[in-house]
Parts: sequence; C-alpha cells; structure tokens
Amino acid sequence: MKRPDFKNSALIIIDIQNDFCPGGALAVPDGDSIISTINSLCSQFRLVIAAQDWHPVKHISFASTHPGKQVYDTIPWNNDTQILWPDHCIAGSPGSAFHPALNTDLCSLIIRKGINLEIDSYSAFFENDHITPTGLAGYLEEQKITSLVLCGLATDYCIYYSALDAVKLGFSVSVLQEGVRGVNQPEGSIEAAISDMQQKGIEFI
Ligand code: VGL
Ligand code: ZN
Repeated sequence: MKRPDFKNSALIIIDIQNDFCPGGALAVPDGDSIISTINSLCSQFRLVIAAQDWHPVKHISFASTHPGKQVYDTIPWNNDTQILWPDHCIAGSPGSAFHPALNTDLCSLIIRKGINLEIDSYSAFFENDHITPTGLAGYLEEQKITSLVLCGLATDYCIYYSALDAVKLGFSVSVLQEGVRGVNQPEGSIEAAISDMQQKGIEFI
C-alpha cells in the first residue's frame, strides 16, 4: 500500500458526531472506535477539515416527517430514492455535537451539510441533487489542495458520496481504512460502496 504525502494533503473528517456513535440516534456499529486513530494522524496533514451532518427538525430524510413511513423505508425523491432515517443530528442538539473524544483543535474549517429542509446531503461537497455546493471544493481550491484523505462515518453514505464527488472534482482521493465505519443499511451496502470506490480509483490506505 502506497502512503500518500500527507504534508500536502487535507484530512477530511466526516460526521464523527454523537448521533452516529454507539448510543446515538443513528449509531454506526463501532463508530467511535476510529477516533483515536484519527486524532493521532491529524498533525501530519497540511489541512484538517471536519464535516457535520446538520438537519432542521422535520427534515425530509427523517421517517417521522412522512406519515405512515418507517425507519429505513424509502421514498422517491427527485428521480432518485431517499432512504428514511431516524431523526438524527438535529442542528444544535447534543446528538449533532462532535463526539467528545474527537480532537478538532487542528480543524481550520467545519462545514455543515443537510441544513436544507427539502434536500438530504450525504456528500461533503454537494447536496443530494448533486448540484448545490456546500462550498468545500472552493475552500480546498483556494488553499491549493489537490490530494484528500477521507475518514469518519459512514463508509456507505457520507464517505462514499464525498469520495465520488471528490474524484469527479479532480482531487486525488484516499480513504483511511482504519478511520471509517459503515451503517450497512441496507445489508451489503458497505461492501458495495467499497468495491465501487476501488473501481473508481480511490485508494484505501
Ligand atoms: C449519514 C445517513 C444520514 C452519514 C448522514 O453521515 O453517513 N448517513 N445522514
Ligand atoms: Zn443525515
């Protein structure tokens, strides 16, 4: 496995929030087990950025917003399918806070996504319409960053969609294997996401 030169790379830490960790509303199995690895690597990067999933109450991605729907049901959305989640990462709630063990001291930017009531946003770059930018690409471009290392939660959603967008935007993209965990909802989604990322030239380091 090739080790990229972290000195010229940005580490993008995705959604390590209480609601995605054990005990949270949308807990990723072992979600908190990646935190110490991530903390120990931060100082090797030129830039460290963290993303937070950040939803208003009654967000479109919540099952509770759609009468008669259950968690993990799907609804058609904009020629796509929206999976319905438990209420999670409500802006400013304890569940939306970074996990207390995560050290964000070296983060130069914290970017929040999913803030629009009508659109979910898995990727840290674009909302799920794949058009509306979060601003992250512009920030990285201004900082002359061309190489990214992604870590955080969840492998099969926010990591996956962020990685694919980053490749489309022309970044060189790696995923920190020991720094990601997935929800595996539906069953098999972690494996499918990993094999698709590998096929698209994303390196697991
Ligand atoms: C995420 C589901 C819903 C994630 C965010 O961070 O991967 N997953 N919202
Ligand atoms: Zn969300």
